[in-house]
Amino acid sequence: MSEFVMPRRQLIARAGGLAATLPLLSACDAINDAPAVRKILSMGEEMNRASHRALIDRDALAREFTRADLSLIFRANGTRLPAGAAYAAHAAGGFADWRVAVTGLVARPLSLSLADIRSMPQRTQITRHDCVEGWSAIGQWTGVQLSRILTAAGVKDSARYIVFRCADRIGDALYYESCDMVDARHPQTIMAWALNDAVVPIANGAPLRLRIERQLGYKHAKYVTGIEAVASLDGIGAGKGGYWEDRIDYEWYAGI
Ligand SMILES: Nc1nc2c(c(=O)[nH]1)N[C@H]1C(S)=C(S)[C@@H](COP(=O)(O)O)O[C@H]1N2
Ligand SMILES: [Mo]
Repeated sequence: MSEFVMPRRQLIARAGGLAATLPLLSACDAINDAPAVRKILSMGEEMNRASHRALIDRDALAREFTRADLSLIFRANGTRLPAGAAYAAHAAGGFADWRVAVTGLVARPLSLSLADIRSMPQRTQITRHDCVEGWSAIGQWTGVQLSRILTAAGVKDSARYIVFRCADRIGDALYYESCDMVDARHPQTIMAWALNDAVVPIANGAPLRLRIERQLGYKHAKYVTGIEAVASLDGIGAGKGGYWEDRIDYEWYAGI
């Protein structure tokens, strides 16, 4: 048996007190080879998924840290500077004219300036960012809870997902991401304009980027220009809910 590294989903299931035996079984190739066992294992996987949905507390807070834990440098990843004259002009003007459009299944579509966003109640949190590429960083983020923006816009009951539109193009398409309403209303899901007591640097998504603390790094949309409430992800990008989900095998639900 090779070294056993527990897949994330099983780790989560175990943290919920479940599936104490199946993960161990699935690590053993000899047993795995028997067709009957394979069938039981795949049933177990479905059970894990179902129990994850049922028993993991989606509203639980991600761990928060102290100032002593802050990373000396908060690394930047993906786009570090959106291309094009429009973004350059915004940056030159200190993003004074930046607007975030809140659209879709809302009673009151909004066009929010950064001043609007800063005038709403603020939340500050020190959290750890985990990128699938294998690095983490701890930073202090300040911004408005997404739930407050959704309430201000009067998000309709028919909305099932929130789509985040970004200003940066990678190759042929603009970056985008999405989440369900549980994550959208999570208290630590904020539209952040400050990192470590300064405005968010361009490399980290200025002037406004999503922090969605129960999910992996690629879900944290930077350079946000639009927040859109939708009933379905069909027809948005390639329909898988995010730029990378559409292109490579990144999972849409990247819960941690
Ligand atoms: N608009 C946009 N958002 C993005 C990305 C990107 O390239 N463009 N990269 C994602 C990835 S993979 C990670 S790990 C984080 C990196 O955030 P950071 O640059 O602040 O470290 O942003 C995410 N959000
Ligand atoms: Mo990432």
